[in-house]
Amino acid sequence: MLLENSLRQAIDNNELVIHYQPLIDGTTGRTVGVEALVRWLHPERGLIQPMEFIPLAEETGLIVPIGEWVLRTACAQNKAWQDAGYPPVVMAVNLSGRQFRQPDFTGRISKVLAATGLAPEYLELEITESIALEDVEYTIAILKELGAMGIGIAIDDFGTGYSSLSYLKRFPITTLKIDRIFVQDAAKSQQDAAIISAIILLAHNLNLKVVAEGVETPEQRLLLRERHCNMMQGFLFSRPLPAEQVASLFDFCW
Ligand code: G
Ligand code: G
Ligand code: MN
Ligand code: NA
Repeated sequence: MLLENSLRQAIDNNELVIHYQPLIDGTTGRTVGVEALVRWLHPERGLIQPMEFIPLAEETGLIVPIGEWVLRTACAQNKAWQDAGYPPVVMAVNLSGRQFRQPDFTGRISKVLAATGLAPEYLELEITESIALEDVEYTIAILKELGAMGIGIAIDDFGTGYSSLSYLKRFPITTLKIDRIFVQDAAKSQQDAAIISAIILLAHNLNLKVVAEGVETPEQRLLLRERHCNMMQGFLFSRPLPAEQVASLFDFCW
């Protein structure tokens, strides 16, 4: 297949780029993290969004080298910002199931940290509920190792999977990311606002931090702030941006 062959060469041809979206502290308005989001700068087709090539990458297994490239590049970028004197931020990196289940996964992560010189507390790995629940015992073992290394773990798209709440107390995670479908209508829908309130309370009672995704309006921000949501992410603050552009926001206060 044409796209598959060109995706195979995308890493070697330096066609992959990462855009970084700020995570804002709900109280101070400061950027406390960024999420790494990969894009493919195709020589003929232009900028291709991950929705259009991540599924193909998953099918073909190319997600493993792509994911490793993203992890290494994002960690190196974060260290470079710190070395340049920017206020430190946590780098959030999305993991695919295949990557998570790679042999010696935690060994690979520690090699990346050692090679880039990034301290583990400045890395947070995002996994979805479906990845985490595929093999619960494996997940617990891996998350324990990552936790012991000092790396943060976020459950991404929280509330959209088969949220079995019983796993929350068994998985040593640090953060819940409320899916943007709940944030979208929170200022208009009492049901969505109630779900958000419940997720924030749940997270806080479990000593987890909570991030709201897809914050687009001042009304949504206010509602989340009133409910003591720790962090927010969304177009209201910033779209995902190239490294050079996002770093200038680290000193900014929303
Ligand atoms: O901006 P957005 O279109 O960037 O991202 C769309 C989807 O692609 C999201 O679900 C996001 O989690 C996923 N995605 C973006 N970057 C990566 C990556 O590096 N690895 C994996 N596995 N998924 C990613
Ligand atoms: O699935 P995950 O949460 O990793 O993916 C993040 C996705 O959400 C990316 O595609 C990113 O571009 C997108 N995104 C980030 N902020 C907003 C927002 O405020 N509104 C919408 N609609 N999408 C957003
Ligand atoms: Mn994510
Ligand atoms: Na998400």
